[in-house]
Amino acid sequence: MDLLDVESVPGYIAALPDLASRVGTIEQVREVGDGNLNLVFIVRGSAGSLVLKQSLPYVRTDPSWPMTRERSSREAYVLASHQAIDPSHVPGLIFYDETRYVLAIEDLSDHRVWRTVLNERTEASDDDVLAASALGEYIANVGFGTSVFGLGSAAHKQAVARAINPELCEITEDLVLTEPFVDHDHNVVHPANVADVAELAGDPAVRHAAGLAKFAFMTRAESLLHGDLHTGSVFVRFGDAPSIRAFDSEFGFYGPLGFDLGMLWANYVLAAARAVAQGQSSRAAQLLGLGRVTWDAFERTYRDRWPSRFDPRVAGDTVLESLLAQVWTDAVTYAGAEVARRVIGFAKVADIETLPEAERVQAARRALRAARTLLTYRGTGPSPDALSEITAEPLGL
Ligand code: SR1
Ligand code: MG
Repeated sequence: MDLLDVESVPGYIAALPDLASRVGTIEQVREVGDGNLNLVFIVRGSAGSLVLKQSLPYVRTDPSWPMTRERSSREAYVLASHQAIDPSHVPGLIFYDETRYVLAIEDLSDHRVWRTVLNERTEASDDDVLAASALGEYIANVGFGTSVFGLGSAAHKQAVARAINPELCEITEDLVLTEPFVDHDHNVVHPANVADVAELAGDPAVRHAAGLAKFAFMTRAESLLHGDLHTGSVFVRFGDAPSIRAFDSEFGFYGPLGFDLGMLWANYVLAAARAVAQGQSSRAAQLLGLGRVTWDAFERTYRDRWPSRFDPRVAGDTVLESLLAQVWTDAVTYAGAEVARRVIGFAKVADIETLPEAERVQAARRALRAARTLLTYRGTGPSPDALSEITAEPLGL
């Protein structure tokens, strides 16, 4: 096996002149991977630093679960594509080694993972508004730029073919869009939440919505998505030189644009469920309000790009309005599925899991109720305040 470790990283870099000159004399190598899937090394030297990310052939948190290493190639492709369109909102890709499945990426150690920051907060913060807005811009920029409107017909078809990611899409199809709504070994909840899960999964309208959302996810190749845009996939640096970067795009593929938006909205809901459980109602209200912030930035950015679209002959402004409405409707449904799976399924979130037991049970119950209202929502949009309007009551706000 060609897996890197702290001892072998210096030799690996020494054999690659471009990387070696960026780093200089290596002073420190640290393994910092804490996600479900990969090895991550921060390499610091006399001339600079970088990150090496290498895929394991299995799920890091469950080595009995094999996982294609080709996901690294897909991440490299998504990152390069997004970097070409919106470089300020992704980490820089320096190099990709397709033989050993290693990405060399810009070191963002002066940033923090947004989920960690959100979970530490006790009060509402304008910094989170800034992050939510930047992510709306990112989703719109790459959503438009990789679509048929940004690329034209032939280039879009080539990109759809180039970006296929069947194994990781199947994980999302299973973990996000199926398992939370059926009996599955991956589903584990506190005994006090078993009835809450049954209430959600037993609602035929929930299963119906999940089925349609899964079908759309599998068939609607609209834009090259990040594919896993939760708050743990976002680096933030606040202060005088703010910077917001979406990283870890190995689940990227061509899918419905509302998916990335919905993932993010769901993680605002989960953060709000935590805040409610901690008695921070006004902070929870702000977290739900981030849904509008992201939407407004998304819509503004997408509208700004629309006049540059390829082939506007029948894609007139009424098409733009219908398209935005579709993105919004999809996002509401995907948000519901993501909330549900983060409470029920294989990949849970610290927002809920690190709460003391009584608060955890309460937050999970409220989040599941919010998931149900999102999944069964029948209103039409775009309605910018919808995330607050749909989820405040089930969350107990
Ligand atoms: C087996 S992978 C589990 C989850 O981790 C990733 O971050 C994705 O969210 C995936 O669903
Ligand atoms: Mg990830």
